Amino acid sequence: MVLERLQQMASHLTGQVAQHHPSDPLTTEEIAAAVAVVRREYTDLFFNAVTLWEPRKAEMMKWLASPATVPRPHRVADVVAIGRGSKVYDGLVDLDDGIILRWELTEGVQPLITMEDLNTVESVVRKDPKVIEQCGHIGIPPTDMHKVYCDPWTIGYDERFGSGVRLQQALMYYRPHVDDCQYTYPLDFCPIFNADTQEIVHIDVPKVRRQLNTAAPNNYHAEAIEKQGGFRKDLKPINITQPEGVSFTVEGRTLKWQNWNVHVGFNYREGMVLSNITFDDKGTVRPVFWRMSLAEMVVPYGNPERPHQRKHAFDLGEYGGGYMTNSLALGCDCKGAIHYMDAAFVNRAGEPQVIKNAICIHEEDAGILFKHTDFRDESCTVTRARKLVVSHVFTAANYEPVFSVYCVYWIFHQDGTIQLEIKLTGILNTYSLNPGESAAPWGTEVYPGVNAHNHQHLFCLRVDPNVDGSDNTVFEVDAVQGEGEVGSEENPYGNAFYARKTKLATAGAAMSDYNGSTSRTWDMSNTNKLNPYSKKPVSYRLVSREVPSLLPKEGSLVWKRAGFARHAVHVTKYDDDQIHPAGRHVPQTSGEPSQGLPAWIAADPSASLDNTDVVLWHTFGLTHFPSPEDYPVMPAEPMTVLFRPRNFFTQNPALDVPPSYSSTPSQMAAGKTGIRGIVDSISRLAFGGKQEKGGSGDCGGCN
Ligand SMILES: *[C@@H]1O[C@H](CO)[C@@H](O)[C@H](O)[C@H]1NC(C)=O
Ligand SMILES: *[C@@H]1O[C@H](CO)[C@@H](O)[C@H](O)[C@H]1NC(C)=O
Ligand SMILES: *[C@@H]1O[C@H](CO)[C@@H](O)[C@H](O)[C@H]1NC(C)=O
Ligand SMILES: [Cu+2]
Repeated sequence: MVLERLQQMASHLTGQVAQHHPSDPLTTEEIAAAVAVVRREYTDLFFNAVTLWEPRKAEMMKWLASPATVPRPHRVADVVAIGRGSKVYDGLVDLDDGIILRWELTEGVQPLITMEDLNTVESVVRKDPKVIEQCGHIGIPPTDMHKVYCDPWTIGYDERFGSGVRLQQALMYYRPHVDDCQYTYPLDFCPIFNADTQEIVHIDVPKVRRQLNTAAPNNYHAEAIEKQGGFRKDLKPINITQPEGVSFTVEGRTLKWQNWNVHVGFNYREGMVLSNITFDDKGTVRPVFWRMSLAEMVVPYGNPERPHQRKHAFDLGEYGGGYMTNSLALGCDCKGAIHYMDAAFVNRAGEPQVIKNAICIHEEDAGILFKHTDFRDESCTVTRARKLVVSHVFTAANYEPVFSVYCVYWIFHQDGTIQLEIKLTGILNTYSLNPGESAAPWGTEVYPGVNAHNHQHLFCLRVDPNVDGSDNTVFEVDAVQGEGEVGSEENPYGNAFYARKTKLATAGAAMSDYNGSTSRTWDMSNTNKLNPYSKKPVSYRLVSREVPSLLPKEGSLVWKRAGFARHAVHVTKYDDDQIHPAGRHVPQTSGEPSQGLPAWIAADPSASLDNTDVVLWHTFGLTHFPSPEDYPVMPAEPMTVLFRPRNFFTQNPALDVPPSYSSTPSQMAAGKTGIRGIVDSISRLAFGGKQEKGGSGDCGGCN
């Protein structure tokens, strides 16, 4: 009966799939259908992931070129399931045909940890006699075990336990009161949890014990702030209004705004995936990027004492940026006129789950786009900019209270620029400190008895450029001095400098570090097409200035596991299967050999990257030396990466954005007023008073 119903579901779906864009994430119906197909043959499993297996690029391109004659790529689900004894299965399910295409037992790997995996650890920890004993040593009586909390992390890698058994490390805390921030009360020991047997298999106890912190709670919730004297009272509302509605349209998951066209995907791992990004250049639709996503990240901590070397979370590969995504609230997370998209995932039991409002899309005013004033007669042009923001927020892990919150904003600008902004907020990971003990140099005492360790947040961006076609070449661009000393023939005054371009010609050689002193950037160029004016290849330039080096040393655990973080830029030849730069299954990898990028490059280091379909991997981020201002919750710190058109257009591509005001010398001479574009009837003088007609008051001029 049940099987029949499930088969009906799968076949019912066959009729439906034709409507989905091939890059659309799997719907709840599709997730259910994929699970049903798997369950037909395998019953004793739980599900770790069911996600879109993206169409192979070649197949997709063939279909796009001739949709009438070439069959549409099938909808395929990529399935990760776990069986008894930590057995991991990787499978593919064809949803159009309702069949399993591939089903493999994958040995020696652990798929990412889900919220459901995490939720059981705390209750086990509280009941474990060995944990209760350790609590006793640092001043927590057995009657207080309900006040003990833990944040389970993947174990990272611990050579004593290897990769065969699914393990988590429990970072331990205490809450005097249920509303207190537990990070003020870190415990000094670290239990290790076996997810398969659901028991504590080991506890790492430091040589020097640290007693439970006795400092008063340090909280950020409203009740605590009221007690500290309350909130500021001098803030007046700011209303964002778009009286005539928004300027973007959404069809399915394709977004159109100001010449941009982009498909917005989503998966459990990377979160947002932007694909098929094109720019309409005065009637010519020009491809810019085929696919862009945050593909991985690692947060290595810098305290050398065991077991802190294990603290280096791969938030995407070990937890899933999509799985940890927040449901966003109107007016809090995004302000203005908002369009939301939901996200669908599978749960452990194989049921589809929906996170409402996972992606937020909205426009913002973006200050001045361009301006010029002629000092002779004050004729001028000023045009205001607008930006379109596509965002999601993920919390690692999705806890109350939380730690490490990443707000990811993909921002489209009217001048052809794409910007990725990431804001970092949340709560520091903390460790205990004895009275009189120094946190230096590996950490900072951010509050009495609270040690916040130094760490880095390193993000890896996967960029598949499509700059006027898929055959692209990547160049490293450095600002360098001209040859020759002062007085020489070629540089007589010593003032010469230029942009030196170095082709990243083969995969083995395409590893590039950041250099601030040469303002290093990277161009993704189509060398088959030159700009008619500059005679330089049409390009998009990666401009990224927050690019710390990986601080864990060569040969260290993090260096081995997070190969992508060894260089700011790697370039590889396109391969459909190369999506995850630290490997498909990241938890408990030893890094021997390194998975993902280093392995792909080593497999064919002489692969030519010249004028072919390439992928650029960019690692950026920040090194975080905590300070008291980051505690008990850290104000958001932004980081930005820009993709700027260079030699791509023949002039400023935003000249046709309606100006706020524009006048010419002849209009000024004739005493005429200039032209006004979008009239702003809301702006007014802060403290009232009369607005001068045609003066500074109502944008009748530029100054
Ligand atoms: C601004 O928004 C508030 C509600 O948040 C509303 O009460 C008020 O009328 C709005 N003001 C204007 C000028 O629209
Ligand atoms: C990509 O976008 C262009 C328009 O910008 C459209 O013609 C084309 O069909 C899109 N391809 C896919 C796969 O969505
Ligand atoms: C950065 O560039 C400067 C100037 O060319 C050079 O002296 C320096 O060695 C470079 N640094 C690195 C890390 O490559
Ligand atoms: Cu940090």
